[in-house]
Amino acid sequence: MLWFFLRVRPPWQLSTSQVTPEAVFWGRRRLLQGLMGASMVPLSACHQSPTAIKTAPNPQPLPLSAPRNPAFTSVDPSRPITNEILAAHYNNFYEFGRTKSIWQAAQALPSDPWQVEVSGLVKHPRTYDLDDLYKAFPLEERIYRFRCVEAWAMVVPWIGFPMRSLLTAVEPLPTAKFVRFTSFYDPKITLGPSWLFGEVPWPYREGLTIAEMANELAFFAVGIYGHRLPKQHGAPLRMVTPWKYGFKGAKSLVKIEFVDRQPATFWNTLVPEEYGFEANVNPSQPHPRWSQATERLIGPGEKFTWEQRPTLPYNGYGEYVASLYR
Ligand SMILES: Nc1nc2c(c(=O)[nH]1)N[C@H]1C(S)=C(S)[C@@H](COP(=O)(O)O)O[C@H]1N2
Ligand SMILES: [Mo]
Repeated sequence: MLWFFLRVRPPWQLSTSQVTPEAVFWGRRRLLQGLMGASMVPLSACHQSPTAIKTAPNPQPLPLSAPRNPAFTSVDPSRPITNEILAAHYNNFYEFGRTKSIWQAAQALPSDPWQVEVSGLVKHPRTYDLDDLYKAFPLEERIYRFRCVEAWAMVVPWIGFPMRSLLTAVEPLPTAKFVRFTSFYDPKITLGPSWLFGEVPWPYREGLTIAEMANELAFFAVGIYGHRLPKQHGAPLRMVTPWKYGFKGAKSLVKIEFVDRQPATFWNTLVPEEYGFEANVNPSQPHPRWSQATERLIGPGEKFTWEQRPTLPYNGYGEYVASLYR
């Protein structure tokens, strides 16, 4: 495990008897100072200053192993796998706050037991609990590049199963043209903002065309870095579509519905002037407020640093997906 080599354990592995809240606080503060040095954090301009952590550190997610799919290994030596601790402490999960430092708040997510409803225009609608998911779909590991619309990037080893396997299991009807994904939302638990650039259209929703969902790359993750998904990464089940910006990857899914019309999404409703439903990573289509020509790759190494890199069309996955958009 990565933790072993680094000789440092993730904060959520330390029991309260082993670590004072101050130690967690200072560890987190160092990380935040690294982040503050970063130039642009567009969607979360106002970083809260770190406050003392009141709750107990996270329990560590259960280990999870799966064979690595050789088609999706990290073949680009200039983009090594991002340090796990950095990835786990720099998140977007607006249900738990508008900064990148929501990992602690996200521990309030009740991710086990869990149910995800698969319904709508399908032959075999079904509600899966976690054991059903693990039994129904053989897991594999895939190393994927990840690109947020805010122009930061990382490389992540996901564990999960292809979305295609779910299509095979539930058999969409010919009338199904789109899929709508809905994230967990409970205003007593998800205390994120009710106003962002406007009234926030909770719950978080995303969508794909059936053809996008059937693409070889489209993936459901249940794990990351050799264990189940930590809550801040969207436990217990999230979407991963590496040729699209990170916002497509809805976390903590409770519902997957097959529909005949293009569904409204969270971001398309909140900021319709930004990217459209089928938007893909594209260096030549700037955001209204910044260029997408380059990106800031997190790392390499254990310290929070950035490396400027060119943005690749479809995030480097054109051979898989370009034909979808001709
Ligand atoms: N439910 C939900 N899913 C979400 C988000 C969110 O705010 N809520 N943010 C998205 C964005 S903008 C990004 S970049 C990724 C971040 O995933 P990570 O924190 O696991 O790296 O989650 C995506 N999925
Ligand atoms: Mo993002």
